[in-house]
Amino acid sequence: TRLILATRNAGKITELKAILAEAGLPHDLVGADAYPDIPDVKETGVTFAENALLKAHALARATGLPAVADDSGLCVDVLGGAPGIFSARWAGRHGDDKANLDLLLAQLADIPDEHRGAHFACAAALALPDGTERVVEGRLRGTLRHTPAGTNGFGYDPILQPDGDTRTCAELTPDEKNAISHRGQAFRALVPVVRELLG
Ligand code: ITT
Repeated sequence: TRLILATRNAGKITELKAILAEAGLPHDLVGADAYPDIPDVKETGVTFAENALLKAHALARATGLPAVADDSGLCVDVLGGAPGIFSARWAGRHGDDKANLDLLLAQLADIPDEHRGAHFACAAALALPDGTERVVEGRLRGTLRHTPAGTNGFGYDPILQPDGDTRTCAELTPDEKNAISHRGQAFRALVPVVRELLG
C-alpha cells in the first residue's frame, strides 16, 4: 500500500525515507509534493502533536490514503522552550533555515555554555482516511554551540551538539543522526503502529 509523507520539507523527506526503510516498513512512500494541488494546512495547533495530526489528517482526507506527518522543532531551555513549534519561521519567513539559525545565535550570544541546553522534538502522526489517528514523540537532548559547524542535515543541525558527542548534528553522518535523533526515535516508535493498523 501507499503511505503519504505529509511534508514538503526536503530534509525531513530524506531522513524519513531512510528511517522507515531501515525499520523495514514495506509501504510505498510518496512525498506530499506528488500532490501539488492539495493546499498546505494551517498549523494552528499549540503543540507538536496537534500540528502533526493536522497535517496527517489533511493529506489522508484529501488523498483517501493513509498519511504520516512530522512536526518538529528546537526547544531552548533559557527561552522557555522557544522557538518550539515556531522553529520553521523564527526569523519571519517560513523555511528560511539560515535566517532562523542566525537570529537564534544572536539572541543567545550572551548565554554561557552551562546555560545553553536545548532539545530537538518531533511528533510523528499517522492518520487514516476514516479519521483513525495515532501520534508518538521523540527527543534529542544537547547543547547549543556559539558558531555553526558541519554541512550535513538541515535547519538547526549545525548548532546542536547532542549530549555524549563532541560533534554537531550537521557533523554526524545521516545514519548516525537518524540513529539518535528525535525524528528517528519518533518514527521508529510509529512503525509498529503503522503495521498494526495497515498490516
Ligand atoms: P512541513 O510542515 O511541510 O513538514 P516544515 O519545515 O514547515 O515542513 P515544521 O513546521 O515541523 O516543518 O518545522 C520544523 C523546523 O524545525 C524546521 O524548519 C527546522 O528548522 C527545525 N528542525 C526540525 N527538525 C530538525 C532537525 O532534525 N534538524 C535541524 N532542524 C530541525
